[in-house]
This record gives sequence, structure tokens and C-alpha cells, in this order.
Amino acid sequence: MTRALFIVDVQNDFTERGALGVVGGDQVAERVTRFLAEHAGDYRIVVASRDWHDGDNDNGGHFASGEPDFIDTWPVHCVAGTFGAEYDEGFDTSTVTHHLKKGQGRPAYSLFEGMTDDGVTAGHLLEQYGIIDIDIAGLATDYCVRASALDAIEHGRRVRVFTDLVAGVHPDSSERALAEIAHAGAVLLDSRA
Ligand code: VGL
Repeated sequence: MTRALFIVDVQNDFTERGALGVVGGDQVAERVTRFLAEHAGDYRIVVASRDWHDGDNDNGGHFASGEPDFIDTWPVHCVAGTFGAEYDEGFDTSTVTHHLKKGQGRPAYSLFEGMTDDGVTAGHLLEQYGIIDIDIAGLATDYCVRASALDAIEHGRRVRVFTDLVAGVHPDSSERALAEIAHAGAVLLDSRA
């Protein structure tokens, strides 16, 4: 088995009622849980990331000092140790094999910027487990999913993004992000196909 599943940032602050809640976030959490119930066994590793920002600084300008532009600056979100940074309660993480945290003190959109508590990165895991194929789900399509998918392609892996298991901040940039990911070489498909 040489396939990995990457689940990006399915956290309370990115789902409905969160500080940076995206429309459809709760549904992604529930659908990912349903998908894992049927398919976790198809994967050598199941990796989940969490944005894990500092609470006492602006994380390299990632947190807006005034009005956020929702492109480069954002409301305060996913502060380490808070409810907003926890996985969404609809996301059953029992089959997740590796948990990565990213964004401590800086912006970190890609799951590849994260580490386990033992300092292991996604890049290490791909080598350690001989991963060839990577499937991707999570939040948000136009930011962290986009960055993670492009990095996965950059790592020379075969990448698929499940279009029914992602949701974005803005509809237009989400559509553009999926087009960009596909152009870079990933396959876009429905997880139920
Ligand atoms: C994200 C905006 C800011 C994401 C993270 O997870 O896509 N978006 N920080």
C-alpha cells in the first residue's frame, strides 16, 4: 500500500461559527468522517494537519492588526490550545495515524510546513512509508488545500483532490485554485466516484 490521505485543517475555526468559518465546512467534516469509515483501510497513512498559531503575537502579520483582507491577513484564528484550533467535532480522527501542527508564529498554508510533536514532517513520512499517491481533502480549498496540493505535486507524488471533501473561503478563488491544481498535474474527483 503506497497511498496516503492528507486531511487539511478540519478545525473549529474553519467550519461554520468559527473565527474564519467557510461555507460547507461542517459538511466537509461529516463527509470526511463518513469517507474514513469506509476507506481508512485503503491508506498506508492518514495525516491530518492543524493550523496552530501563537496567541501572543500576529504570527508574522498573518493576523490582521486592523481589518483583515481575507487574502493575506485574517481574523485571529486557530490559536494553539483553544477550542478554535481543535479538530471540528464532526471529524472523527480515530483513524488518523499522524497529526501535524503548523503556523506557530508565522503563516503556514501548506500541510508540508507542519510537524508532529516529535518533529516529523510530511516530507519525512512520504519517504518513511514509501508513499507514491496522495489524496487530499479539507479546508480551505483556495488556501491550505491549494498550497498542500501544489507541494505534494512538487514532491513528485501522484495527487488527487476530492472535490466533495473540500470547501473554500471565496467561490471564485476556490474555482481558480482547483483549476491551478489540476493544471499542475493533480486529478480532481468525487470521493464517491
Ligand atoms: C487557512 C486562511 C488562513 C486555511 C489558514 O486553512 O486554508 N486559510 N489560514
